[in-house]
Amino acid sequence: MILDAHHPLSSGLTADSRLIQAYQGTRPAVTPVWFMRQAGRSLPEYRELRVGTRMLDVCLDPELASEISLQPVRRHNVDAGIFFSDIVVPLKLVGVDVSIVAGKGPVLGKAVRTSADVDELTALDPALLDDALAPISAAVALAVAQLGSTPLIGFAGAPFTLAAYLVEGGPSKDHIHARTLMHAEPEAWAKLMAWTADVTGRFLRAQVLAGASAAQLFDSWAGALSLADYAASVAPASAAAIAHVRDLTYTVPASNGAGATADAETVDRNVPIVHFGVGTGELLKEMHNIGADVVGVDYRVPLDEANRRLGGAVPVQGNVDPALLAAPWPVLEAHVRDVLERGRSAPSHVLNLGHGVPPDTDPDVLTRLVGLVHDVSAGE
Ligand code: 1CP
Repeated sequence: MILDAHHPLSSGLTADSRLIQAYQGTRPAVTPVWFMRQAGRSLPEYRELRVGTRMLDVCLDPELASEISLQPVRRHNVDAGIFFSDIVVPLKLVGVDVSIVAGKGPVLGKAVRTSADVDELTALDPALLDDALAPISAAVALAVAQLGSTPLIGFAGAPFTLAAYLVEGGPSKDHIHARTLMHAEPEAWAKLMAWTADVTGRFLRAQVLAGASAAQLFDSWAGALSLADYAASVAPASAAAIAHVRDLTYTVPASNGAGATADAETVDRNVPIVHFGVGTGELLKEMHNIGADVVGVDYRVPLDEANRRLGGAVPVQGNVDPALLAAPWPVLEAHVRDVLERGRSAPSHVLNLGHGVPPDTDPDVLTRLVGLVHDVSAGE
């Protein structure tokens, strides 16, 4: 489906931005940078806004969700906004009893442990989301209207990461109940993953239709899996989730970068899809193979090695170690220069952290880091 003419990719507002160029595999003159979890607790203006509110209520308030998405863009001069929401928002909207507990994370009213539990959960109809996602679409539209030529990234949790919360009932280190269910009840597992893919895919599609210029699938906890389990029991559901946005295209003039042929006047591009996980060095190739355009790399695998594992043809995103944000500036600077250098081996590179911004990060360090990335990549 071709995106509406008013969509910022179709209208041309964001199609030439550094971020979208890099996601489409062309290396821009200056390396784009944004930070996972850039919106949120590291910003005093966020903490001020959040006083007396509940996380999920804020996510469903279009004015607040839009304002919080814009805060880090105003402050840091990053090359993209990420929509302020949470991976469990579509679960809440479809009727799952889930809340976000401060300092902890998502907590379920009831863990989904048996095949009967899966039947009960999947009786909730994902089509309910067509109406229920209205506040999300409204929040994205508000943010995009303010962002102008800066692209907004939409996101969703991958089915395994969401299933990990559903089955464990809350945050977990090893996701052991989820991995048990995968093998003990393979049919129930497949049903749970297919339902979760549908729910999270609709959440992602709503954001892109409302104006997001790229889509990132977070499989934060996929690093708990063996390659064989990932390929057999998880990757098909992740592919089904991104199939909800895979068909969305926009048209650019043929003179505009890679993919152009001499005789065509325009080229169709799909909305770029980024796939990220933590501790997923062994899974990088499979994570690309689900149909992603860009692979996010955590801080454990250097980008030149990640590029080698990906076959040398895939744009990469990453991978500054978040721990170094609190190290002395010269230590952080040397690390960032190294990340940029290794990122040069890939077709294109979007600088990011190897996981989210730690809550106690000094926001001025992030602003300074953005300046460093822009200066170094432009040749200073
Ligand atoms: O700028 C941004 O990225 C902010 C928007 C955002 C995103 C992309 C939030 C707000 N959450 C997420 C995604 C998210 N949520 C992921 C994937 C990214 C990642 O791996 O970091 C995951 C795993 C969650 C689940 C979650 N929600 C956690 C982690 C819990 C655990 O298992 O360790 C937590 C703490 C939350 C709550 C949450 N989500 C977002 C914020 C700002 C908060 C904190 C809310 C609060 O307590 O005030």
